[in-house]
Amino acid sequence: MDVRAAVAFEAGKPLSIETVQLEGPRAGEVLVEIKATGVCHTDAYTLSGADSEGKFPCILGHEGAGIVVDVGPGVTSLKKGDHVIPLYTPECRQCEYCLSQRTNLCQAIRETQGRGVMPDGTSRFSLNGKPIWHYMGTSTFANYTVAPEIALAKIREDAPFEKVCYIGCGVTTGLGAVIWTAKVHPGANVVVFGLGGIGLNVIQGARMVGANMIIGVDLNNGRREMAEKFGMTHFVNPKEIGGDIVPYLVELTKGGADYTFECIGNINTMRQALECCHKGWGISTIIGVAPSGAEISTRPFQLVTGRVWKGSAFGGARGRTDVPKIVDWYMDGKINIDDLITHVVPLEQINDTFDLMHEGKSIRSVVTF
Ligand code: NAD
Ligand code: DAO
Ligand code: ZN
Repeated sequence: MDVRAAVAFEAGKPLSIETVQLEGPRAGEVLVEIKATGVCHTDAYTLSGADSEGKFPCILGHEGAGIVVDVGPGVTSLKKGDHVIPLYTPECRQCEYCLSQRTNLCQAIRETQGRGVMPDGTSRFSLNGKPIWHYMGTSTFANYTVAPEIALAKIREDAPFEKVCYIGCGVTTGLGAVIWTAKVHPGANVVVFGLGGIGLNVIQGARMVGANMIIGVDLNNGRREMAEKFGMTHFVNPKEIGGDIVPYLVELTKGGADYTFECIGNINTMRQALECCHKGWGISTIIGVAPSGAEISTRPFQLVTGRVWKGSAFGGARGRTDVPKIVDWYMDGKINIDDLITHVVPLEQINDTFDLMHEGKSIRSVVTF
């Protein structure tokens, strides 16, 4: 079938709106009509060429929501008409990783997903007979996509696509890092580095679990108002404190933070986030994705004296199990998504959303089809 897609032909170039061909679902696969997709910093990162797994030409996008149109042979958990959120972190419930119950990093289709192909090693997308590669197993910058059954979370049918698509990445990543990765306890002091689409959801998660101080750190003063609305109690702009931010934050938290989160992707702020943790127990969780090949550093004594460095992918969420629950939280008014979606545009304007992101003018832009 013909589908409308924003194609990334090469790194560093704007996306091109094209009509491309999409083959129907093969065994274990599902054809989904994408109704809405968010545009995340990670799409921009891959488009920039900094992602070692970035493979061009491809169809980016990993924060979508839509409706099942057709299922391939052997698909049992989904049927035509079901509402779904594609998962770049699938959940097969059968691999060693899923069965361990100690990680959300299902490995069932990891190798092919990283190569931009479906589990059988081929792409469903093409243009003029040449393959266009999938991205993160989701490729939501198209009005139809094909995804493996294990990479689709079935969600309730009354949830608005243009809002809950954000649960496909940013919302779950931020809330989940607080709840499932760091396991922030009530009364804890929390520092969040980076108040973008991820960091604001970390703030929202910290408020949900009853944190005490929720300190936000950002170079952009324009992020302050929104962060306060989501639960931030103190704002720090590193350019305005006149000195090293680590002792400043240790002093503010009277000894260091119980939990910190790096939501930027910068190795310097990763170090600061670790070192402003409380001696003996502070836990720092890295969420930001640093440039390919970059390395983090600190003095080992920081760890010897009890600070812990962790990382979180997709908030530690098990997609098919946890994403429908987060949709319920939204529908029950327990979390705010609406205020974070600052721009809604048609596919033809998708390149504008990257400009808004780079200029710090948007939190989340959503493309509707
Ligand atoms: P964003 O661009 O919306 O937000 C980043 C924020 O950091 C901005 O507000 C910016 O002003 C601020 N910032 C930049 N440099 C800073 C500095 N030196 N000091 C303080 N603040 C600074 O990005 P986002 O969509 O929120 O994504 C954040 C990071 O999370 C990215 O690296 C993204 O790739 C990553 N990410 C990780 C996962 C995961 O599962 N681990 C999932 C999605 C996104
Ligand atoms: O190696 O098993 C694995 C999974 C690697 C992918 C983890 C993705 C999380 C970070 C990327 C940001 C996604 C938007
Ligand atoms: Zn698995």
